[in-house]
Amino acid sequence: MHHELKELAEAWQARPVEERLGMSRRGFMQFCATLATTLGLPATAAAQMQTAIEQKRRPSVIWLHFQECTGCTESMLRAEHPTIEKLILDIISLDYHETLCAAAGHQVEAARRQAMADNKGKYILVIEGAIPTKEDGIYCKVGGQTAIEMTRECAADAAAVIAIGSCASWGGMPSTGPNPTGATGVAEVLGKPVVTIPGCPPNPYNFLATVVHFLSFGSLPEVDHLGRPKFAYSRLIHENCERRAHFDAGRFAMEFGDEGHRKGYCLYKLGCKGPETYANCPTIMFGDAGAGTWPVGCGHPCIGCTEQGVGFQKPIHMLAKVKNVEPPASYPSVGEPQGKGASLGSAAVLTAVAAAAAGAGAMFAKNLGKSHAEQQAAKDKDGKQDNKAAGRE
Ligand code: FSX
Ligand code: SF4
Ligand code: F3S
Repeated sequence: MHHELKELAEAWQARPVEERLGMSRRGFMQFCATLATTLGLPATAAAQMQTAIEQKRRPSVIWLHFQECTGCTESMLRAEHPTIEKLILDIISLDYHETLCAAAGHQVEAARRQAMADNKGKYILVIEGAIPTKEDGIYCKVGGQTAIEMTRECAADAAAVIAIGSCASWGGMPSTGPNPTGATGVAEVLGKPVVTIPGCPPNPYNFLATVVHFLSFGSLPEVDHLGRPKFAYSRLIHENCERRAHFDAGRFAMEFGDEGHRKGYCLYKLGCKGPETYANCPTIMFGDAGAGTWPVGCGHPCIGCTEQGVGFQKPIHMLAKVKNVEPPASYPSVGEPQGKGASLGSAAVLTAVAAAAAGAGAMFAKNLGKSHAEQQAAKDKDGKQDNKAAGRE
């Protein structure tokens, strides 16, 4: 059985990438370029990613679930272009995932151990959810093992460990006071740093970009002191927020539904934690649905879900600590010194170019959505014609 599945997978892998991902060649190249932009890498990196996705053996992924709401997986399922099914079949080989596995019980635990043995030292371990540590971890068990035991067993032979979501990163929501189960993050349990992709839920593109980086360059992207990839978590939300001009001009929504709120003013006084939260939500957004699809864009203050000590710790409507009162780098400087080589002004231009590139990513997603809609309409039309030909209408 295992052997037959392997053969099927290999036959599928031998097909052209366009067919496997269900997108045009042009769409595939745009997808790689968008990932390279997300990672802050040059165009040459997009070419390397193309080759890696087309030709390299898919990395085996073991995905564990502990204390959480499955929102991380849910948000992955909603990452369009390519959809998760294409990702599962193509970019990664998802060998164990409790939500998505067809098998169950001892059968699936045996499949996990088999995949780990077959890919010893090469698989990626992804952990979603916090790990309870009180009473020897009895508050979360899978297949008779505690989350602590399972984490240690699966991490022992992994090439890389990724903690996805705020729960796995530091404990997140389950660790909120009084934290009755002693919920904590993966790094704490393993006693060594791991890559963390916080967010509740995290942005699926940040996960995808991290995995494609690993596949293309054989290493994980550069991370900060909390294990967060720098490409995604080095800027405050407040630095790139579309409402920032209102903050600078002192125009605030004071209540939900008031005139300022309806006019799109800054949400700082409703408790927005953008000024003390590091994440790329305003530039990358969620769900490929176009402009405004992120918490602040929809009119809700950021709750700081990616930031340990802010999300699930500070009351939602408490005023944030403003970490950086300087205007964003994309604003032109008012007093530019002259003749001193690279200036703040040129940095601002470069930032604007980078921002335009990120915007291009959003446009790409939107256009792809459009082309998908067109393809669907054409398919529906063909279907109707077939029905007519077959005399079903
Ligand atoms: Fe839920 Fe994930 Fe939040 Fe946690 O995301 S969206 S509770 S970060 O582990 O499933
Ligand atoms: Fe945007 Fe919030 Fe900053 Fe206001 S406080 S500019 S809404 S991030
Ligand atoms: Fe979370 Fe704030 Fe982004 S609530 S999703 S970090 S805008």
